[in-house]
Amino acid sequence: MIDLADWHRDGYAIVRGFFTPEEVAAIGADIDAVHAEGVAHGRSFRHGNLFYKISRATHGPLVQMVQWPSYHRPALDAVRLDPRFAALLEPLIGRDVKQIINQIHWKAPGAASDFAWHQDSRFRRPADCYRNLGTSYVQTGLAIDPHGPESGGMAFLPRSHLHGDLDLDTSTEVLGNVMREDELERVGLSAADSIQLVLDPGDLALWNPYLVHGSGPNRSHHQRRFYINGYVRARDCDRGEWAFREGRPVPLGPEPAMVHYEELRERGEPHYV
Ligand SMILES: O=C(O)CCC(=O)C(=O)O
Repeated sequence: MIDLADWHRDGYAIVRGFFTPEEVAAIGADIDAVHAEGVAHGRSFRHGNLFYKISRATHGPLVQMVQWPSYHRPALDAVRLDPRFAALLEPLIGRDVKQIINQIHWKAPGAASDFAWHQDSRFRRPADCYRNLGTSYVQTGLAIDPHGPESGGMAFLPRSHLHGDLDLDTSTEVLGNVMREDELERVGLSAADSIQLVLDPGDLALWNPYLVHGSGPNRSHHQRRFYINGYVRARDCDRGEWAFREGRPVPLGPEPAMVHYEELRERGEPHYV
């Protein structure tokens, strides 16, 4: 489905039309329902691994991100376990695969929801739970809306993954901070080498955990919804929910697995944060 030589060389790949327009419309409707849940909460809320990140805007709550909606939204669960993902991932990380990220990002028109330049490797914690990160982990993002420079789409620095863990600033949050050129220059990279993703609804981007990327403000007149699923070779990771065993989907169990919410066992009950 992707050219493996390109993937290894560039650190990213794009699959056009991974889901059909009809499928994307149905996924988008479910994503809108999750958004409505977030608005109803009105502030950040957690229940186990399910987490709504809500900020305050002048006109009301701004839903920026929801983690692990698949626990209660079967249609979104079906997307992450779709056989097309199993087929796409097999040549990259094999047939036994767990999942760390199951996340929706919204960028409302005009809202400041920038993502500073970063490598996802900074979030793969605790580090000793991950082995061979550069070759065992694949992040994917499914465009639900037109995704490009106007709508605050992602920018990639091709081949930056070849440097491994770069000393990019990790003292500030990624979400809500702008892409600073001087920060790239400090680690020997240049924004001039970046490329801007241009995705139609249903297109899928995939990227390496060491690929430097970020995104800017949404200057379009529409929401920019993005459904992110991050997969890892099961034997190289001690965290995550199972996704595929021998290439076949594994349904979520009765108890959530440890992913990255460290207080899952002590404070898994619903609460505002
Ligand atoms: O949604 C975006 O624009 C950025 C996503 C991103 O940088 C990430 O998930 O690491």
